[in-house]
Amino acid sequence: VYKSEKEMPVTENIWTGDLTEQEERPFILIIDDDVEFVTFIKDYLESNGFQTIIALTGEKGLELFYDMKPSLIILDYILPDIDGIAVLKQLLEKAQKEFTPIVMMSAHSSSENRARAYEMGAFDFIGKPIDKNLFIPFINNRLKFRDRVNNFVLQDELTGAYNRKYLTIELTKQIKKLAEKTTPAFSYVMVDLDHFKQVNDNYGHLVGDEVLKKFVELFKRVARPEDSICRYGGEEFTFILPDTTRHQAEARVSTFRELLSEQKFQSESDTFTVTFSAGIKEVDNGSFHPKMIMEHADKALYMAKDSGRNKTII
Ligand code: GH3
Ligand code: MG
Ligand code: MG
Ligand code: MG
Repeated sequence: VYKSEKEMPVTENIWTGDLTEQEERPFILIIDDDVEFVTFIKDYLESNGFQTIIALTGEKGLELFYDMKPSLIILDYILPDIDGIAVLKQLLEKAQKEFTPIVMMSAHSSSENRARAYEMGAFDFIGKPIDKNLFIPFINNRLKFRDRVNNFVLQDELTGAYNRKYLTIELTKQIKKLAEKTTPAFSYVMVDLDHFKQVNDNYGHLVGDEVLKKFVELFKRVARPEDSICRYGGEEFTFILPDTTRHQAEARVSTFRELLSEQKFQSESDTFTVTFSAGIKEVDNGSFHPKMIMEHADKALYMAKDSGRNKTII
């Protein structure tokens, strides 16, 4: 619970990219001036279910990288305007928020050129002509690696819940979907464990940590695949429940509350149970700012705490 406006979550650095949507049908940016090669690669990738974007110059490639947020980049070594290595350098500078594999491809595949590309940060260097039988498995392999790396960045280390960065991405995505009227209302739930300080004081931080882990594990047990749990901070979590009204959300939180109440935690001397308080905000149109949603849910949570804890306020 925030004691003042100043402590409210800051959401100005919202990242509007869309990891999960790209994962469904990945975008591959091809920066190469060899029209014949580009046409062949484009057709081949598209016939295998990928989306492609083409840039015939380095400059255009950098521009498209900004606009399209591709999942993987195929980059030529020699381009008509900017040197491929210079493009590589600029791409890496721009791509700091998430990992995007850059695969250099060139007929100029001397050891010197390869070494230079690797030293500058290329993920792979493939000589032309490419081996068609290897190409799709290779691309899939690199995309999988990318997803794994980027997912690690979105996870909370202790509990395996998502982190704040994911929360911002997911909340923005859900609002965008509502604005486009492609989905019904979703619910945002803010949760805070009750008297958690006492758990630490009575049983120690390690036991406290186990409680947090179990909390997330139990939520995942009752969650649908589309639901997500994020660790907002210490013992505060948020649930994002797509296609869920506030009453449905209340019922689901209640199911989870029951499951948690049955969970006996063990310390050296004692068994104990934990409870939580929750505030729900139903979001039924796309005009909401993430900060407003968080504030609403937070106010409801505060009321739940204020009126005795272990309850949900809508
Ligand atoms: P309330 O019911 O009002 O929420 O009381 P509370 O004791 O839960 O609230 P308070 O915010 O005073 O305490 C939260 C505690 O959570 C304090 C902090 O030490 C503990 N905490 C935060 N992060 C972690 C963590 O990663 N592990 C453990 N074990 N404790 C944590
Ligand atoms: Mg070229
Ligand atoms: Mg707290
Ligand atoms: Mg608490």
